[in-house]
Amino acid sequence: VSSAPASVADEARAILARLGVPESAFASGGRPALSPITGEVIAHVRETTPEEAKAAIGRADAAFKAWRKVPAPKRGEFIRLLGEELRTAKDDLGRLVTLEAGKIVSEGLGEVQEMIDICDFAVGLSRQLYGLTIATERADHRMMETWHPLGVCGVISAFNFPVAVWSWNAALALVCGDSVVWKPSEKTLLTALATHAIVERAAKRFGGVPEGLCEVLLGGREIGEILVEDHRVPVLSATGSTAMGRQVGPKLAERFARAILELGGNNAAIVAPSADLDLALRGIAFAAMGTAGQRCTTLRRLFVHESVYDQLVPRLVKVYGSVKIGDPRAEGTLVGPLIDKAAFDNMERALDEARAAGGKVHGGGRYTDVANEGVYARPALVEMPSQTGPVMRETFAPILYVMRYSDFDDVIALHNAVGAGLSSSIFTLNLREAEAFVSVAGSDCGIANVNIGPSGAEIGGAFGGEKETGGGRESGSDAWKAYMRRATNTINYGSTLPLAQGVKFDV
Ligand code: UN1
Repeated sequence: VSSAPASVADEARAILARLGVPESAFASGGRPALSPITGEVIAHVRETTPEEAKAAIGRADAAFKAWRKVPAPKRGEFIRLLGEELRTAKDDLGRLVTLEAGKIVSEGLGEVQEMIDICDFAVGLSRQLYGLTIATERADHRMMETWHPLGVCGVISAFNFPVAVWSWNAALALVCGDSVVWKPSEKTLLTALATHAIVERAAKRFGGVPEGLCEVLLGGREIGEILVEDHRVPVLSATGSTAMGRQVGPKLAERFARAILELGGNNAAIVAPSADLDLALRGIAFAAMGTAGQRCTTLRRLFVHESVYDQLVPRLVKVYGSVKIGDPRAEGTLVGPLIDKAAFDNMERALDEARAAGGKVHGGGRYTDVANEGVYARPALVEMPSQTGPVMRETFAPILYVMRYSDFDDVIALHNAVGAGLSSSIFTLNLREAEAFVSVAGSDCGIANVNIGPSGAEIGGAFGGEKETGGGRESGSDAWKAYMRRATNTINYGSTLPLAQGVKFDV
């Protein structure tokens, strides 16, 4: 006799207890934390008051002043322990991502793996915060660059990567010697609490970190604004919509704080005449329907060459019709719920606009074969006569607009004709096209791929995009430099004082 499966709320609460989230984090009058799987309330979370938020920033500022003096490789040891704790907690935290954000099981686990990966990267980085030595024009002088910790790093993250985005910023910021104040999405408070409990465990094993080194502010927009406006926060990384970035960016600029903006995407793929269509089909399906279309890197526009359109698009339509939608915990599900009803309403609105613009919609609409309040959508593939109307903007839902093209230069121009500039890809076996796409005159995005879709980047590369995507870079490569300040040092070890540019000033 098997016992009845635990409800989402029961399972989530058991995980929170196992991960060590204290009871004091919850309060009956607090903000409800919902599961998009069933729409049920999992818990009521005690929110941070504005006074508490300011005090937390103050603690983080004080923590920074101590942490910056800890040698960087020792700071790396803290992140190594965090990576270990995340490995231990991977199943629980990944499951909680599924329960709170609605991702399918392998994507929930994948998100935690991305956290582990960035910890590994940051541990190595902690011994590689290199500056240059530069040739100087003056005799008996040396010129060099030194990278110093910057201060409190604010992190504002979105519901769709509720924990990984924090880690891409925090793992780097912490080895760089900064402290971190995190304002997670108000839709994913539980995974934030769980992550914080894991951080505290790593801190204890490390032998203690300065109080306030990692703070979490739980609440709505007003709490995020406190972080944006506080002059004790010299660098802020914000992930979310372009509309959010338009508010946050100018406020940071006004006080000359550094902004790492990771905003909307309107990512496209081109399928060229020579493309391996089987491979393209799989790449497109994952990039367009994975995470129910709720990645900033989700594929939203597809340009198919007229010579292969009739081979590829009917096959894609078939895949759209047969993809398994439903409870993300169930084996075989590929498309879980949308985060809430508002997301579904936005999807419906975009599809109406697409129809009005002459689009032919396959799929779409509410998927109702679920016995609860979760909001599930059928992914939509829309054949569009041209790139107009809703195609020009990001709708955070599983809609793929498909268009024909005939000329390579024209399709590159169309590809680049939208506001966002995050990710892009081309499916082609033609070397000239592939190279042209990633060249100076090709894709204008921060990420440009060949024969893989635009989503699912690994952490080793710098992640982010241009134009209305905001220009910030997180994760790998030299993204760490945004979390530090650079000093140029010139040292005179001689007994004369030669001036640069040959200037004479004899007193
Ligand atoms: C996001 O959706 O905010 O490249 C980030 C990807 C993931 C990150 C997505 N590694 O799809």
